[in-house]
Amino acid sequence: MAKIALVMGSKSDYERVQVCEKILKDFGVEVEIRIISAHRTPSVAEDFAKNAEKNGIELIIAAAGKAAHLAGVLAGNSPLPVIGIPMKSSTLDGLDSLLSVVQMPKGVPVATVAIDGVENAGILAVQILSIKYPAFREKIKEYKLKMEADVIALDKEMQEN
Ligand code: RP5
Repeated sequence: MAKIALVMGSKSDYERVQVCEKILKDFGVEVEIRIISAHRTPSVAEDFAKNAEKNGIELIIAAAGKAAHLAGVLAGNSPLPVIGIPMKSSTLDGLDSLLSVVQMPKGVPVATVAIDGVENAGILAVQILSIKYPAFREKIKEYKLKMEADVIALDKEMQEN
């Protein structure tokens, strides 16, 4: 079974992050969910990232806000692909988080989704894993067809009313 680590910088991120957790689980991914802070628990962050591959994790999603260095620190300490979610958790509306997550120096990429982009982080993770797990590719195709059908139905409803 495919295994992803879903790491957040604070419990205060969980209200949004649990949407990503649900998407991953609905697709059939095993999720290890953690609260690890690049600043408050830096040695845990380093240990976690260094051991993630050995522990069977295939991809890391990291959600953090403010000076959001979590995704970058995990990416710097692991060969696994890292998706970063900039969380809207401060007075700067998440722009601080976005720049902190996306502006990685060359050599250490973090695939950054939109501010609070928990849904896309989950979907992108499944798409990346679908390279190895063909069943996920089929589920993504079904997901896209359903999304299309839903919008077409709403459009039809709008035109009728
Ligand atoms: C970041 O600071 C966390 O990821 C969170 O988004 C933000 C605020 O954390 P708390 O002060 O609510 O714990 O490290």
